[in-house]
Amino acid sequence: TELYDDERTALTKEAFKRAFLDNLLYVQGKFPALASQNDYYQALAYAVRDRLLQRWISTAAAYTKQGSRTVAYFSAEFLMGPHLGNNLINLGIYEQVREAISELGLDFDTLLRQEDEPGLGNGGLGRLAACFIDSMATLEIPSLGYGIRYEFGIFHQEIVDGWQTERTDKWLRFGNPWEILRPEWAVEVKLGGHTEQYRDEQERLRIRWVPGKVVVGVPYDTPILGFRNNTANTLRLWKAEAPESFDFSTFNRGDYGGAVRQKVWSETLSKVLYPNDEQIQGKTLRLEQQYFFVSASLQDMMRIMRVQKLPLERFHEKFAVQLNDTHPAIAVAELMRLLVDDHVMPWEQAWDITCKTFAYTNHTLLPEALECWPLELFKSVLPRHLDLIYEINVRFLDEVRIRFYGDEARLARLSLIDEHGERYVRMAHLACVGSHTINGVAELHSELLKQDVLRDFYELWPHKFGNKTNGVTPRRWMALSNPRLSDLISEAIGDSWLKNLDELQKLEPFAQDAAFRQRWREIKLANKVDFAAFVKERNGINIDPASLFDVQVKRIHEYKRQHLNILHVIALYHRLRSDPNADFQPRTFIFGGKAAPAYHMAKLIIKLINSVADVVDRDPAVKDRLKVVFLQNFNVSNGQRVYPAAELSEQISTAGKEASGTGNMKFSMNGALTIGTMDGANIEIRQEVGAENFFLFGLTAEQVAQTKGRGYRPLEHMTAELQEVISLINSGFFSRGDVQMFRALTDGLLWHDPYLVFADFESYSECQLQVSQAYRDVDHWTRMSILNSARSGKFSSDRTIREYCADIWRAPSVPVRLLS
Ligand code: 26V
Repeated sequence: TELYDDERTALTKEAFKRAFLDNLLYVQGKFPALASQNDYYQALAYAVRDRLLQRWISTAAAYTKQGSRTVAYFSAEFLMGPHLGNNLINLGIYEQVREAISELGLDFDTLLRQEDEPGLGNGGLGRLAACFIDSMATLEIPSLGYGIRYEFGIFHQEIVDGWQTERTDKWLRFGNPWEILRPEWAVEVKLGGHTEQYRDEQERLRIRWVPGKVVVGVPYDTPILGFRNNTANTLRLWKAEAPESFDFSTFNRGDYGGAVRQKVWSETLSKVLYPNDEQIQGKTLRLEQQYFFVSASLQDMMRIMRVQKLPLERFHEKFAVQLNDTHPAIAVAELMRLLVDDHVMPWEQAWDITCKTFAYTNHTLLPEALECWPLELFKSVLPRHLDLIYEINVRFLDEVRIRFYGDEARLARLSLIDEHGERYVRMAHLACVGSHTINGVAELHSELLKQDVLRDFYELWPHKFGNKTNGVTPRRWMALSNPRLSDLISEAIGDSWLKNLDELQKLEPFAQDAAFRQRWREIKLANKVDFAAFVKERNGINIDPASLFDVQVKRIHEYKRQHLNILHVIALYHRLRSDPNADFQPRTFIFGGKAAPAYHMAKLIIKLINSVADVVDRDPAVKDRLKVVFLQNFNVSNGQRVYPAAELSEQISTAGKEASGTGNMKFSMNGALTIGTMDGANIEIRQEVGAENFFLFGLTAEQVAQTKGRGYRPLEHMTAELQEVISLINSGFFSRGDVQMFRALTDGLLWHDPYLVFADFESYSECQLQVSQAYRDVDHWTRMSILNSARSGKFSSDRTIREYCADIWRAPSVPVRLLS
């Protein structure tokens, strides 16, 4: 009892102040007179951390005692965002701590903003992993998130002269109070080298992997709190280090340089996150990263089984492993290697355990994002795994041969090895063969997987396939980022909606209440005013909170069609210039998002957006009616500011290309209406909120496929207005007379347009007119806004995780009692 006395972990305001001031002195080593805002942030973070650790220890005790079934979520990315505010929300002490801090004469929001967010992900896939571990902790599911502790996360984006430039993300510069190093659980991971045969003591012929190099994986643990419960699960991220034995031996031979090179090489493994989502590059280091964290994690799980005295034969009973896309799919071969080579288990038994352990989530339909590794590269990094994959493939194809008698073409299509031309290992195929369940992330996406990308696997094993529509955590994306709206909702319907988002339904009657609508509008306006101040500070431009805030924030990609949006903005500009007295609903178009550094077209789209923003801002003829803003460095923190202020959410991908989208859900919960295509989760959002509360446009996935099948010619969709827009760009109007600057973009659209921008342009334009008209009926718009929020319950990641638990993991919840 003494260990956890009130002084140390009490949640009262007084205990908090005391802890905060103690930490300033004993952790940061500063007097208030010398302390920086960052010192104050650190002192506060450590005070919160003490409260976390008590829950963490209690959770570990409960799980160990019960020997609980545990979900291991394998993901190369966890896009967590800042921890401090979220932990305070989940502990239920946000307001108290805010008061304590301001009573000490400090500005709480300034302290929150000191935290360099851990940006250990690119976009949707990494953020989904973060929402999922939040929901698993809230639902009291024993779970571990396993990934990589990148020293540099997603690059910091700066706009210089309208162009994206990248700077490294030094998020660990001031230390990280949320992680705890666990050196005693470090593991070795082998790489490269070759395999050889040998005879064991019983004279059996066996295979041994002689690695070319060895790295050590050191785990760093971050506690993940549940919302208002005692659960603190673990996010375990691996850092790569040099094995001591290695550099010492070189050092003793006097080769200091060699020792240093070995150390430097080892550490590059977890140095940097690859920033190219939806585009694979086939880099050795990337494969090494994937194998590194997967091997370390599986070894760690085997250690846990040893500690709990469970035999490895029960691995699949103890653990359910979810593969977040194919990035960790090498786990299928690695578990086989650990069981067959290291633990001398018969192949059949090992394979049975493996298939009962893994489930695979696919996150993209884009062919260029499906991971395939050139065979030679694969062999040079993982020679033993290549042999194991051949063996898995031989046995798999034997099964197919019997099922589909004489169908040679099907064998080639299903094989784990692509043999057309240069040979590749197909990671999606490895994931499918080694998993008991395969899912997509929205209804349409899961259907398209069955009909298209994974069709042959579906025909082979229809029972393996299912859908798990994505969701987002309402704790971060409502309670934390939109406190005004959350307070109003809680005042109206109580606060249990944060744990059971379906309860938002109770808001529906309030849509008919004029006084409530008035307050709803005032809150949106206040959020817009805050956001305008932020834009002023960042971009130096004034935006009018009375204008319609129309937002597209997400990675920049042609399939997401930011260019469709900006072409329409140019069309509006052209209309205003041609008819200065036109009746026009003032709008602010807000863009944000990063382009992969080598994705030239995406960078050109950013440049075009900024160029249009510039011209529009300087043109007095459209002043106060049209504004364009490109928000630099869109990330979790900036997202938390923008979603609450948005009124229109742009979800305009070419139908059939966006697997789900999750930003669309964050907007809708926060009362923004959507203009969108029949793509990804848009379809389900529209289904939930009602067609009358959603602005739909564009071709359906089926029509897109038909149009392409017939041979799509963009010029057939050219209208007079579109012609004006393209001419204006090509005339150099937005590029100070440079007629070449945007040629790659306009020529691409005129002659190829793979994402059917022209085909959807008129429909989009027309739909935007309807948006403007609807916005003018203030009460009608507010009603629609309330209904969007009220009907967004389905899109809580708690619902998603309940479905994973019931249908895939069979993992019961384990409540935690706080040890005192
Ligand atoms: C691919 C690669 C290739 C190698 C370099 C690093 C890297 C990183 C990510 C990816 C694939 C990204 C796939 C992805 O983010 N998909 C998104 O997943 C979201 C969550 O399911 C979903 O909402 C989005 O629609 C989907 O685009």
